[in-house]
Amino acid sequence: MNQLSNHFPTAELQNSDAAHHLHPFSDHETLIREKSRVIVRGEGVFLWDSDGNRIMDGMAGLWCVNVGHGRREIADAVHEQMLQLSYYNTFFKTTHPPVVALSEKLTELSPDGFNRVFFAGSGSEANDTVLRMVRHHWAILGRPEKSHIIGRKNGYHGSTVAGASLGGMSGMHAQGGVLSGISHIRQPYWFDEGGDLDPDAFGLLCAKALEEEIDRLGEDKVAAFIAEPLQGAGGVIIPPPSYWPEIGRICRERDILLVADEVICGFGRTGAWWGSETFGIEPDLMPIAKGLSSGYLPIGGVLVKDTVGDVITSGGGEFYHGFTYSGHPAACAAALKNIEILQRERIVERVHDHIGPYLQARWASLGDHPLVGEARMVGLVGALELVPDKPSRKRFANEGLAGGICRDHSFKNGLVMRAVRDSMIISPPLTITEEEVDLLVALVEKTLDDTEHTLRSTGRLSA
Ligand code: PXG
Repeated sequence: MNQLSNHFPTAELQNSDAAHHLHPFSDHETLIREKSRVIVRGEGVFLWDSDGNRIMDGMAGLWCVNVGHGRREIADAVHEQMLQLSYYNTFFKTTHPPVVALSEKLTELSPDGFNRVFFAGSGSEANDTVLRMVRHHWAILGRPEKSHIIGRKNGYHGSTVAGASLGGMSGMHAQGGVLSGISHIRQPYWFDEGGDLDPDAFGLLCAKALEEEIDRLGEDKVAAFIAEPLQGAGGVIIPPPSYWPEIGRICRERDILLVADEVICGFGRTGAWWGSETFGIEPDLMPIAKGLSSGYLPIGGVLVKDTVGDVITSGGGEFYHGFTYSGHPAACAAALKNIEILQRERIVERVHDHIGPYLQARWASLGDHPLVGEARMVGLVGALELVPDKPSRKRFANEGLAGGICRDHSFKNGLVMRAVRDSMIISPPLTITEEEVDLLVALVEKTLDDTEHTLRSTGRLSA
């Protein structure tokens, strides 16, 4: 095969893929045995595979295609930019119009006090930037020992060394190790860990864990706390309302920088431009990616509040940090056009006022299904907890099995829904219509019925 084409037979593509392509986050034994599905086209909330099947993209790619697939005007903007200036760097006192325009636009959309942005190629690179920037910031202030960073168990911040270390995924830590000077506190996952506490009391308990960790390490040693407004890859874990205000109070009182990882929550996912707005967070840094360009081209960055930005830009000398593709002109053009669409079509407002509440109500009704222990959603991101015994919140003995069965049924039924252990996750394009929501919910209902049937017929649910 010496050229790219969408017209090779599926089996040929799959065999070549299995032979030569190492996939991210994949068990290659399984992948080679079962083969990859080949996706060849996207339009709006739908994808098509190489056999012509239409599949609803309930995950917006990987939580990123906020404006939907197949927007010609983004492709056109990138095409124009590539003809004008396909690449130039932003090192050594150079800049270019798309990166200037995007920097201005992003700071205009950001909360008060955010006046600067550092560009990267992905969310992982954005979080590497966070780690280096917060340590550099304290060093400039003459406090280099204030370098420890606190994250959360089951948090996700990417898969570079810094990203994996800031994240709290034990499986990732076990492969390749973790950077020193980072520790993780418990997550505010009421459904799994809340026991008999009401969610607000549990939220406060989880926030107190930050205070205890700061006390253990010594306030003068701690640079920052990093967390996602809601945990995405961890299972769409939506913290109780008491959680974030208490975290904010602790960070302020203890002089700890607060980093809200907006890679999934940013650009409308929760019904506001920022998850920080939805949850009442006042961060100092906001790593971004994904919805910044709706995934049309790779781009990430860190939005920097003046608390940090003023320090970095005065008196610190050179910050030895940057990527060849920091502020790539074509990626900036894609992001600018994407933001223009989000604004012109009032997509964020629509998630907040209309389509968010519409899907949330329909999603909540899935909580009546015998397999579903909880149905939760904010904006257009939600989860269903699959359980064998609703009232007790008890889990299946073989964690992940029910989730895997459900995900496979979902795909067969024509819907991409992701499984995180036994939580089923949905995060569709923000442009989804009412009619498409109805279809999505009908597909989930059928998928839950099919899953229940499989579990019963294999003896994993009592009759
Ligand atoms: N922060 C957060 C909150 C993320 O969700 C990253 C950083 C890293 O971004 P990049 O662009 O380096 O991937 C992410 C990425 C999943 C899944 O299976 C989630 C992500 C990436 C890949 C898979 O849920 N999130």
